[in-house]
Amino acid sequence: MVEFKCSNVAREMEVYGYDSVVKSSCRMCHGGCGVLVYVKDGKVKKIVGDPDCPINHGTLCAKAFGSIQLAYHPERLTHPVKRVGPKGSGKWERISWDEALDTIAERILRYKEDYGAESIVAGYGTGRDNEAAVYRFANVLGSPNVLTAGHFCYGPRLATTIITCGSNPVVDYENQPKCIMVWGNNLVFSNPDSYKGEPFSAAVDGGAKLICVDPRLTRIAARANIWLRLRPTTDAALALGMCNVIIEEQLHDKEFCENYVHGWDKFVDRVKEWPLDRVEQVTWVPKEKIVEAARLFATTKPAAIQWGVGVEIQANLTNNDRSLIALMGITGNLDVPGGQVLFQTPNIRNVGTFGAHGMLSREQFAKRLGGDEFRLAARFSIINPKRVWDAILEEKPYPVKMLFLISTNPISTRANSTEVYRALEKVDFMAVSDFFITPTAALADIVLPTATWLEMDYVADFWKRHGYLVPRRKVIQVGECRSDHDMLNDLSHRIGLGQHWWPDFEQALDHILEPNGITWKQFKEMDYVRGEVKYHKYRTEGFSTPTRKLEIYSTVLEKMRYDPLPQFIEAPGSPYSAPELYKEYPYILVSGRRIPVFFCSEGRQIPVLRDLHKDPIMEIHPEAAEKEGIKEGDWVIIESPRGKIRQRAKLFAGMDPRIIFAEHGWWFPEAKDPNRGWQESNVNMLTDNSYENCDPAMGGTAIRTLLCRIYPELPLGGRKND
Ligand SMILES: Nc1nc2c(c(=O)[nH]1)N[C@H]1C(S)=C(S)[C@@H](COP(=O)(O)OP(=O)(O)OC[C@H]3O[C@@H](n4cnc5c(=O)[nH]c(N)nc54)[C@H](O)[C@@H]3O)O[C@H]1N2
Ligand SMILES: Nc1nc2c(c(=O)[nH]1)N[C@H]1C(S)=C(S)[C@@H](COP(=O)(O)OP(=O)(O)OC[C@H]3O[C@@H](n4cnc5c(=O)[nH]c(N)nc54)[C@H](O)[C@@H]3O)O[C@H]1N2
Ligand code: SF4
Ligand SMILES: [Mo]
Repeated sequence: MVEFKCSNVAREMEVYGYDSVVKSSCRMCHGGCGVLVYVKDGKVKKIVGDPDCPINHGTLCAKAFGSIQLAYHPERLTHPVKRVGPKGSGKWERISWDEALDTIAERILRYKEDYGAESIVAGYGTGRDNEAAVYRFANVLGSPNVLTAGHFCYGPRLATTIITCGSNPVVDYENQPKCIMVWGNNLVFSNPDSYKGEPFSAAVDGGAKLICVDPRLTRIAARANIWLRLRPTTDAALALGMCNVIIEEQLHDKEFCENYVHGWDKFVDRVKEWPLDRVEQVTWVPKEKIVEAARLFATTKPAAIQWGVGVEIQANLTNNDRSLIALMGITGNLDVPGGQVLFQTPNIRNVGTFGAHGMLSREQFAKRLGGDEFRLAARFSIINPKRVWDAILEEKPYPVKMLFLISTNPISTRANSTEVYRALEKVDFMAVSDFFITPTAALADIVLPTATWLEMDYVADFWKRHGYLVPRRKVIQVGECRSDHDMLNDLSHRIGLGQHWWPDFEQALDHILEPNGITWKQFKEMDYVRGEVKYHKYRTEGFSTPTRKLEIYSTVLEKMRYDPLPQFIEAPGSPYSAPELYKEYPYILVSGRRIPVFFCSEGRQIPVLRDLHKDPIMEIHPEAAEKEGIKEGDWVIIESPRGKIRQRAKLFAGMDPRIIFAEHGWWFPEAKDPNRGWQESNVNMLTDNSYENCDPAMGGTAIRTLLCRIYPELPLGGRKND
């Protein structure tokens, strides 16, 4: 039985008359925090952190409280709808689930027959736990094209770590690292992927030394022993420079490097290309600071790198990630307690197996969009979004006729929103599953009402690397909403592929858990399942790579005809690679630092969250603000060669005056137009999705950084809430 060990739940139930309290797992972000959900009269009344959960230890963020207003939001879709006017007209009509799924099934069968399964692109957004089911759906259908954020977010971390050291190494907070180098990550706001901010903060409170590599003075940077304020997109140069210091000063782990690194000598030659004068010139970080940080990191054991999306979403992301893995490895911090661990996931059918990647035929695999160009991405079932837009708009290399977008809002979150809009406007048929009519859903033919985390049973966190699995338990039912996995299970029967699915999804949960010897009903009664915790596995088993060593020199990349060693490549569209453009657009814009109360483009309609963050904010250094005539709170126009948007100025001295920061994901649910102000403050109106602006191996669009100009908006251009 699920027990409430250290809280006064029983007394609260009695005093306040709650009907039940359900232990579950929040998923308002990448998810994972254990929660207690209090229910009265069939409705969720309160959500608190579960002190017994090993992931968050009772802590929660504001978004968890927003879940209640999300679930019962008056504008939420609670039944399927079909569009009855032109695209974007905002005219919808209620339909039954049968009509919705039969219509989608009929289209799928028709396009598969006429254009091949590859003409149907499924898509999902970041970390919503439905990834395995969406991949299974596409693979069983025979479509190699699943559109995700994986080309520039987390996918690169998985791909580069799998080819370099066998798995994604995560920080072992349970064994108190003595030094943490936070690199392009702000986990106290973002709680991303396998991490929560709480164990990190506890480790720093416990005395861990802290290095922060970030162009912006984050809270973490403010607490750090050393803050390396690098020029955005120069991470690989900085990491190689640090490796240079460590190797020259003989601070590396010699036994490890000699025995467990593939291509050590070649790597040493590579880092010699990065003397500190050169590194300082490229990164804008004073060389004394680089030396100080390299020494601290290499001499404090155990140490770990807490890395995030700041090093990805760059045109050099494969090299960035791999240079950080090299830093972890050469300092002897891989697979050690308190360092960077390669945990085993619990013994279950994992995302890959459940995702049925093995069912995609070679013939269909070969048709993956962009597979010939972004070869590392293709191997990990990841595609570049522009390939999809091109296939819709120009029908090259073949036509894409249908999009099935399940938990993603690409108009707000993918580069060059104008082009994304054109593609979504043109595509023959689009079905979307979401909570609301987002700017993306506004262009759909059918929108399906999805369930929130409060409305589903699921094996939560089974895509993560921290080694825990927790049950997400269904608490309520709202309208006719259904979880994506339940919906896909049903739809698969309607397209004649039911033999690869289950009569209902509970049996799929049993299937996932079967290798562990438990059923969903049994798991539901447990707190969590944990994988085996084992260190130094490479000493007996080697790393899970072709050479069984840490492949700093990657044989996989070599075979794919990429540089096998990490290297710094100057970003396209930077002051140095595009000096002429820089004259006209004299600021480096960095977009997308995380807003604590919103998750990507979600949450703007949730009052308890929007009250905490009303407007889109751009940050500008006071010196730059003075130069441009911008005052605190002004609406500012930010312009790139692709478009203009407006965000509100906040003066902030914690960065180089040549840089500005802007927020991403903004649209206005309160706007009257049916497309909900998708252009107004959407930073991706400015971003560049050209193939030159992508990582050559992963196809990751460098969506975060670009050159821009800024000026105050004329007073008459203001919104009505000014
Ligand atoms: N300029 C710039 N752009 C960026 C970034 C940046 O830093 N700068 N960051 C990028 C990154 S890292 C990422 S991962 C992407 C994220 O991009 P996306 O994953 O596309 O994120 P969202 O825009 O939040 O879209 C998610 C949509 O799914 C809905 N949703 C939430 N949960 C569920 C669910 O369980 N089922 C269904 N069916 N729908 C659900 C939400 O209401 C929302 O409309 O954005 C990227 N865009
Ligand atoms: N509240 C909230 N939580 C979220 C999200 C959200 O939108 N809101 N989004 C989720 C998603 S999809 C993701 S991927 C994660 C991301 O979570 P994080 O990895 O924490 O991402 P960010 O906060 O966008 O960026 C991290 C840091 O990178 C810095 N940075 C920017 N450019 C560079 C650079 O070139 N080099 C280096 N070294 N640093 C740079 C930024 O200043 C920022 O402090 O968060 C997830 N969690
Ligand atoms: S960090 Fe994420 S999982 Fe944890 S409470 Fe906040 S939204 Fe929920
Ligand atoms: Mo992301």
